[in-house]
Amino acid sequence: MNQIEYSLDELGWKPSFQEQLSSEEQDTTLPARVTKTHKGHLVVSTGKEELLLQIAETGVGSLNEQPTVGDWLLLNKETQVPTRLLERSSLLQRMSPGQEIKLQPIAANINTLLIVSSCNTEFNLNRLERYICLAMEADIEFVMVLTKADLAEDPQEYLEKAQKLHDSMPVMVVNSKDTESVKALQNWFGKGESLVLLGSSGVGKSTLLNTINGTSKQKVGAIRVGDDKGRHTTTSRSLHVMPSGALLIDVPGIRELQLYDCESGVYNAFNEVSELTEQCKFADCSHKNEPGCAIRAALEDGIIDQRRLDNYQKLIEESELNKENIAERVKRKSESGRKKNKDSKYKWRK
Ligand SMILES: Nc1nc2c(ncn2[C@@H]2O[C@H](COP(=O)(O)OP(=O)(O)OP(=O)(O)O)[C@@H](O)[C@H]2O)c(=O)[nH]1
Ligand SMILES: [Mg+2]
Ligand SMILES: [Zn+2]
Repeated sequence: MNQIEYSLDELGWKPSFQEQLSSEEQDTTLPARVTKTHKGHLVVSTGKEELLLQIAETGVGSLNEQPTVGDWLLLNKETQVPTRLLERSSLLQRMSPGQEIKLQPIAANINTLLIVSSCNTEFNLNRLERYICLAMEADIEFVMVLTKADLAEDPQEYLEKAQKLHDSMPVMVVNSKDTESVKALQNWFGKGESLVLLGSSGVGKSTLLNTINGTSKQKVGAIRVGDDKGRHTTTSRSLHVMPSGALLIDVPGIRELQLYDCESGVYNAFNEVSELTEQCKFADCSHKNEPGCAIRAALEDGIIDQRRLDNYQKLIEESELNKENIAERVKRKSESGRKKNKDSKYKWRK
């Protein structure tokens, strides 16, 4: 964030947040938006000042207690200690990468997800479909941004493939280093609108932010020659006020986007497949050898694509399995009677 002061509206404050405040809270608290999260601590902005808070460990599954970038917290006016997290208008979340079964909120109170991929070997349809499911589950707008058009022999080829993923998804092919080229995105950058950039490392998320912002605030890093892989240059999540008044969030490159509780997102993202499954003779049809299977018939007629079907089934299974695993973990934790910490969940850091 810059040193200048912002009004709450300029930070993305909306009537739907104001309505959540009791009259006592209106007198005794100040709203603050989470503008940065990094390894156990977060920075919040009231518009007038920025504060550094440390996040105490919160239990698994208690997602609503774990603030993430884009969230709104209420701070006690006197002590500046957070009193609560406001209900989110939207939430992007995934399974935490690694061995531990837990959830990770990615960003909250977002209007538009910018799904970033590049016109090179990083481009992967199965992976991009995960982001579409995530956005549809969160019920937010999404736009696909295909970067590095200037380096590709035939950027049109990538555009055509991406456009087939979802009928109403806008797909923009850009050179993220070029100011004129990124103007194609300005429709989504209205004042007070919040957007987040998600994609693999090295696709040019921070480059896009810098070009739109007209600065070089975010560090960028060259990708590896040979496999086009990035080097995970960005290591924290941060929210930035753009010249148009939009709020843009940069996120570290995503290695693995495991879906959690995302069945309706997957269902909607693959509606040509999911709607057909309802026409199978048996409700629990596995689409392998049951008679009256609408899916197999559609495959044979070339109406649906085998790759799409496989990814649909994989994502539904993954999403359900992760939901069960989290529910199980939460149950075990509560059975083991963990001592509740009555102190504030947030601690000061000097
Ligand atoms: N020619 C060209 N280079 C680009 C474009 N977009 C990004 N780059 C380059 O790609 C490399 C990676 O860009 P970054 O912006 O660091 O990528 P990132 O997505 O933020 O990566 P992480 O922070 O690791 O997740 C840098 O060398 C950029 O200059 C583009 O559209 N055209
Ligand atoms: Mg980056
Ligand atoms: Zn079937």
